[in-house]
Amino acid sequence: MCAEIARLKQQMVFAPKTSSELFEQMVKQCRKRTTKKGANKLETRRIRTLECIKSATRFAAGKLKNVALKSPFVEDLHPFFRELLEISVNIEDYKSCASRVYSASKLINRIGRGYIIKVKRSQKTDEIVRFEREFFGRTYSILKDIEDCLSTVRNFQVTFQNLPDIDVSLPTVIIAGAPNVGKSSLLRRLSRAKPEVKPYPFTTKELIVGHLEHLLGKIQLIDTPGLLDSPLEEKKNVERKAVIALKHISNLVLFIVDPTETCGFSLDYQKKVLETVRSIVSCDVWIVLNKADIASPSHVENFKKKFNINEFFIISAEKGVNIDKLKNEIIEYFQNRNAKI
Ligand SMILES: Nc1nc2c(ncn2[C@@H]2O[C@H](COP(=O)(O)OP(=O)(O)OP(=O)(O)O)[C@@H](O)[C@H]2O)c(=O)[nH]1
Ligand SMILES: [Mg+2]
Repeated sequence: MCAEIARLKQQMVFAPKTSSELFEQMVKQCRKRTTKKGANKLETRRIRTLECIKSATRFAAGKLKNVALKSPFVEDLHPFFRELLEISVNIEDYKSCASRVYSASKLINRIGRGYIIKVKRSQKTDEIVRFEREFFGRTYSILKDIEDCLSTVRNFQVTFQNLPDIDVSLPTVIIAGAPNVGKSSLLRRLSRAKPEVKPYPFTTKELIVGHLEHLLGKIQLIDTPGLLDSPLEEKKNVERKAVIALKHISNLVLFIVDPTETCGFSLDYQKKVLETVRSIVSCDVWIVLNKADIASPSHVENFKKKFNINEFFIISAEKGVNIDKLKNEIIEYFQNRNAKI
């Protein structure tokens, strides 16, 4: 996995689900108060209240600070991840909420310090009790004020945690094509990844990663959700993931074509999808004809005529036909590129 993303995922401190949850934990910290006794009732009360406010402040302010500062800074992320996040969360809302959470942490610290001074100066037990109550009252209302922000930050964090384990620094092959043509079946053949394969379209809904290991290192293979023939700006969220991968991290595209049309999409349709893919990427696009086990010579001829293409691979992802050949060509392609660099 990309070291950076893995580290960011690991260091995140999740925002509490609700502000009441955090408040209750804070009160618990206070209950752990010391059993130390003072010279008299007033002093004992003072010692215990001071301990209570200190530990509750430390806990709540510390937690909020960690939630805010240990969450990813969106500007530091690779645009690929930023765009993936934008599918499900509003980045601007997240940024302003993370900063509000941080401000709340500072405010609680300040309030805590203020009440500590008041408690230290007080000469009356009932006043100390009132200060403690006030401290919790004010903290509670600060937490209530950031209730929505806590859930915005948490929602972002959960989305971030679920980002695919993609290493943007590895050479990357994107497996793309219309739905149901055999993209996931091919990833299963080329790598140890086990994406779901079903006899109907729209099975793959996420970007799925596999690896091709070779002498000089690793090549990353990414299976994508099926693409439809629709304008880029009208793509639904699932399809957008494929577009984002193609746009930001593709070094080579395997465009899978089903010449038998058993996928449910005609060759004319698949050709239009290919044109969309070509409009997104600047890297090479290899055409891979799948389902060789059931494709007749006339299917292949029909494909050649429609696509006007003479260079392509013919494989069967399901039966494992020509997979090694394709694998070796991919490795060779990247080895040659490395040699050139
Ligand atoms: N006969 C035959 N069927 C295949 C071959 N490869 C895949 N299939 C079948 O095609 C169907 C779709 O396969 P998937 O690998 O799920 O296709 P996909 O392109 O990932 O589909 P989406 O994720 O829905 O876009 C399944 O029923 C597979 O068994 C093949 O080489 N020959
Ligand atoms: Mg699939």
